[in-house]
Amino acid sequence: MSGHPILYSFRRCPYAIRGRIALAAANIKCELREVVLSDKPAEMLAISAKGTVPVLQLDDGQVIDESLDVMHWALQQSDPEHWLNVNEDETQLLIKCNDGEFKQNLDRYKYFNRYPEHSQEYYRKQAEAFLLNLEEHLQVNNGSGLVANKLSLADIAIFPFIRQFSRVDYDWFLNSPYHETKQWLSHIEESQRFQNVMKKYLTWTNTNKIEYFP
Ligand SMILES: N[C@@H](CCC(=O)N[C@@H](CS)C(=O)NCC(=O)O)C(=O)O
Repeated sequence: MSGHPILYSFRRCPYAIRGRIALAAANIKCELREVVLSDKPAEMLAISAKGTVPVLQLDDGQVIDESLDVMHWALQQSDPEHWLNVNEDETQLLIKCNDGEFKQNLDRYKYFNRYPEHSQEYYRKQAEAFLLNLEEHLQVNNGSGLVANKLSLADIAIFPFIRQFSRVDYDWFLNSPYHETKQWLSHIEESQRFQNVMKKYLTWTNTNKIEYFP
């Protein structure tokens, strides 16, 4: 062990992105192990058989293998921007809608070929209900955040999925009426922190030299 928590991660995974941002915000330095989802390392599967990223292995051996738990653990260690210090019920409800219904609609919109019951536009329309919800939340907070006048846990947990949604048909998204959501997304994407957590790492093998994050 390098004396730092080990983070198994996949650069483009929205769950891993939310975990990495929380770890970066909490100033927690990790040993980063970039994985390929089609060829997961045995070391990761040995500590979390369900085989999803992110997985965080702490120095004491504790394993945290759900992205929201990684975020909470990180912010409980240190939360300099007070991301946890906002309305908890509203935060939980929004994240639940995101991780449940919205994520399902997003997958159908993105991989519509696999769901031939309906058209791609149909799935997008279903997903748009959540965008409208976000738009209303942002309007209440002058565009600054979903549950407060600043970014907090909900924003960081949700934006990677909206980013993914936006890239399915970027022109459509840029021309859509979700103006607050578009601004909110580009504000986060342009932040130095986001750039930092999207840094590229070579795929990890146990013979690599140790790579650190952030
Ligand atoms: N509930 C998990 C979901 C994580 C998840 O599904 N991650 C995807 C990558 S985006 C994954 O690892 N999938 C496994 C695979 O594709 O084999 C969490 O929040 O951490």
